[in-house]
Amino acid sequence: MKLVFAIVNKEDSNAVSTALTHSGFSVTKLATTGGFLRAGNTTFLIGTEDVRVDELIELIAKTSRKRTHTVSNVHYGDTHYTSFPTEVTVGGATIFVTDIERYEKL
Ligand code: 2BA
Repeated sequence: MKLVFAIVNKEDSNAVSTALTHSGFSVTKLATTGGFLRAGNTTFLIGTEDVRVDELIELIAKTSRKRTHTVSNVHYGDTHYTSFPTEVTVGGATIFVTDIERYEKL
């Protein structure tokens, strides 16, 4: 059993969610905020069998896009920041796959 954390752009959130649920994955969606851009994104928690992890990642890859954001006043900690426009590429998705020791539904 694995627990997959997938952070996606909030504009892709519905497409990802629909694709995963249609394929039979159980999904929890969290409204989250990226630490760098301080903009909203979506984090999915998906518990699944080991053999379905590749299929899951493929579905997320198909439904989430890379985007370029131009930002100004990017903060690096409390004291350092850039005040000129900076281009940042975000996504498609950032995915963490973790082992689950025990899974119970009570
Ligand atoms: P943010 O932290 O808002 O980051 C947005 C994008 O800004 C990142 O896109 C990356 O291109 C850039 N970026 C992030 N930190 C940076 C830094 N210290 N210096 C320069 N550029 C930086 P992605 O890598 O696609 O990440 C999208 C979102 O996924 C992130 O939003 C964050 O919420 C999450 N994320 C990415 N990597 C992570 C990690 N290792 N641990 C936890 N969350 C992560």
